[in-house]
Amino acid sequence: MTEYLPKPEHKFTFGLWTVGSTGRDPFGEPTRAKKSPVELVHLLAEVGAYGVNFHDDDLIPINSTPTERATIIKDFKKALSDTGLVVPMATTNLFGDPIFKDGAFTSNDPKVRAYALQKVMVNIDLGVELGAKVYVFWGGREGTETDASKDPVTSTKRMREAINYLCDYVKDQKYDLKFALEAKPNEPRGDMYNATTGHMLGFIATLDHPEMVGVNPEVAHEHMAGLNFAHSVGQALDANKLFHIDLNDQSFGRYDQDFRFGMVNQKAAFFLVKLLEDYKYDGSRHFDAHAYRTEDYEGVKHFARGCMRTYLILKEKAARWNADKEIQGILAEVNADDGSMSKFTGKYSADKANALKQQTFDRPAIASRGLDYERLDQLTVEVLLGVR
Ligand code: DIG
Ligand code: MN
Ligand code: MN
Repeated sequence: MTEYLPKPEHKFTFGLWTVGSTGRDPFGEPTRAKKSPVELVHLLAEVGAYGVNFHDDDLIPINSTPTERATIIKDFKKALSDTGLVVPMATTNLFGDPIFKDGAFTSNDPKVRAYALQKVMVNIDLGVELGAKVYVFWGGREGTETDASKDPVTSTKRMREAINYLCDYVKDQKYDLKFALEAKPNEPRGDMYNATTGHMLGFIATLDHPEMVGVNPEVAHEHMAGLNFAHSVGQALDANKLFHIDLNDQSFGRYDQDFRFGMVNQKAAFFLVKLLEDYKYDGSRHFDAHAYRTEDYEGVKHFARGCMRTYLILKEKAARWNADKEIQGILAEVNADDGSMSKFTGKYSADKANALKQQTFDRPAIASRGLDYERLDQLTVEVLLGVR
């Protein structure tokens, strides 16, 4: 696979807002002309993407007339059929319009909360019509600058009421659709509710239909919280809740940079790719990222190709790491188990507990064991540096 070319089986997807980013940032105007959804679908087809995702407003401007809406959808569907791209995921923009300035589901204004539900249901209908099987919720404005404005218990209850309502809507419509909740610790709000993937996993457990709801962890968002992204994803995989994933990159201690996948921390990206491939994650590899503001659309295509190439290169590195006899030898050694503890551990029993309480342990001898992780990590680095 030395050419590292994307194929549909890799399930690489991009949101319209990613390759469609015009380079606007809080301190600067756009540096790229806006492209239409149809043009973006063709751009993604040119670089070899499998699918395209959208927020309602990315596809259909919020003030569109019903006639304009119908034309946009018709044209979008034609672009999808012309290129073969699919729409695995849809989501709602509950953060851009001023009405959401104090949140959507957690707004103090019941009219805003009701409007948000309406906006989501209308786009769930469209997402399902276009073939989406996953619906993402990113609570971009669900948070506070001052906690004088609302209390976190009320906000959690409002969030739960909204997600329960929308799960019931999906069930009522008999849609084959599941929800993926995306965490972020801050930006654009000062502090956001459900700040990390861990918070989301705890929140999902409180829902009426938790089986319909999983998570959509994003690299940059867990990094912003100073967390190890592979650990967050591992916990989601263990809970069978990794319904979608947003891949990008991020320097620590920064605003959400949404960099090209693997652009900053190749080692962290390696362990993530290895985890996804080892556990045969079969969802989209969605690149929720955008090109530098400095780029033109040729640069945007390099950005998109780079996301996918880096993933495929790291996938090959992961296979090399898994096949490396010296690496696997260290792991076998460090995980050696002579079975002597199995009579005490595993599934609890009173006999096991009583026997274990009588057992003596030679703490100094056990503690004196060297674990050879320096050699293991050096070998890992050498796989990444291409000398193994
Ligand atoms: C930001 O990381 C968010 C929005 O782009 C979108 O709602 C979600 C879907 O990937 N990610
Ligand atoms: Mn982001
Ligand atoms: Mn995202």
